[in-house]
Formats: sequence, structure tokens, C-alpha cells
Amino acid sequence: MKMSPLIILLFAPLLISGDALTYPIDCSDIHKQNQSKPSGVYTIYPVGDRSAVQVYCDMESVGGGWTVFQRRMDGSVNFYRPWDQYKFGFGSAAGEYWLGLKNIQFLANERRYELLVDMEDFDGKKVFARYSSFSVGTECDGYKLQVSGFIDGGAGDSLSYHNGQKFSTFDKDQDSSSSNCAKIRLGGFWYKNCHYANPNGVYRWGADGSINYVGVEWYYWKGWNYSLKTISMKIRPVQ
Ligand SMILES: [Ca+2]
Repeated sequence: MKMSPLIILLFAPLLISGDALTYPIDCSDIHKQNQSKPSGVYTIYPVGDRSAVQVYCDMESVGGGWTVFQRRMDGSVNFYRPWDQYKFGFGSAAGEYWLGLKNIQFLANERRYELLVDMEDFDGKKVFARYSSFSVGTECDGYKLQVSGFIDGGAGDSLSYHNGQKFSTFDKDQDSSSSNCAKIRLGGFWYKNCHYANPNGVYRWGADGSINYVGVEWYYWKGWNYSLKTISMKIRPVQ
């Protein structure tokens, strides 16, 4: 049976509000609907109803509503991967994962975001670095990182060094070094010459002094040879 135009009109407001509920762009939309929802895996829609992707939402840190786009916690996922994997994402939202540059760029294109980087060492000490502005350019622009407005939560500022850099993987060298940073630092990141932050480096268990520069590092907190126990990068629209 065909629906009459009148009935469609009557239901239009319902359909619109239904859409808003069903298709959150990011974790902040889910948090706004119900502030008592816990941290965990949710489905978001960065570019409409056909763009469903699972993410981990941090509903606790500084007010909650954070969309996690990068997370290390146990070394279960290999982060030494080629360009396409960093573009489209890999891993599992319930554990370690990378959301994908494409999705990160879609989000950053729609809203103005701030960035929170949470990290923990193997003694259980937790610190963070926060940036009041975060965005990522288009693929044509090499997914260039724009980050500014550092706020110190004990971690120090290891990311401003990477501001303005394009993203690099071992098979796509867009760094500012004469060598291939992704290959020698064993990750994928907005490398420069080469890094002060290497969140996608090799998961190792703290400091072992054998090989520097390749671990999950945040230089201004733990230096070049300490690989963090956990690190996660998450964004939230600026209020
Ligand atoms: Ca290079």
C-alpha cells in the first residue's frame, strides 16, 4: 500500500528526530542523549546512515563523550601496517585499534574538535596531554595534522612537534626526514624527523634498554626507550 503524502507529512517530524537518535555522528551525540551511558563500544555514523563504524566511547574522562580513534593496551594488535590499513582502519573497538584516517577526517571536517591523549606506565601512573584544537586534512593533503592549544596533564607536549605533518606509513613516506621514519620507527604516524610521540610503535613492556625509538613512546613523559602500557587518542567537539 502506498503512503499518502499527508501521512508522510504527519510522520516527518518523527522521522527526523528518529534519525538524530539512530545516527549519532560521534560519541558526544550518544553521551548527550543519555549521560549515564557507560564507556564502551558503540556504533557511530561519521557521514550518514551508510557509514556505520564501531568505536570505543570514553564517557568518563573530563566530562565524557570522547570518540577514541587510537588505542593501545595489551600488544594484541600489530600496528606496523601499510597505508591502506591506516586509511581504512584496523583492530577491534573493544581492544586495540585505529579508526582510520578517512573516518577521522570525516569527523574533523564536520565539527571542531579538541583532543585528549591518555596514557599509563607499567607502574600504574596515569597522565594526559590535551589539545584545544585538532583536525586532519584531506587525503590529497596527506591527512595533514593540525593540533594546537596544549594543556598539560603531567605528560608534557610531545605532539606539537608533529603539527603540520602529513601521515606516513612504511609504503608511503610523507615525512620531513631523508630516511623513511615509519620504517625505522616501526609504526604509522604524522612523522617529521622523526618523532617525539610514537603511539603506533611496537608494543613493548616498559624500558628494556635494547632498542630505542621504536616503542609506544611519549618522549616528554618517559623518553626514547620506555614503551607505555596504555595510550589512547580521543576527540570531542569543542563546546
Ligand atoms: Ca622521508
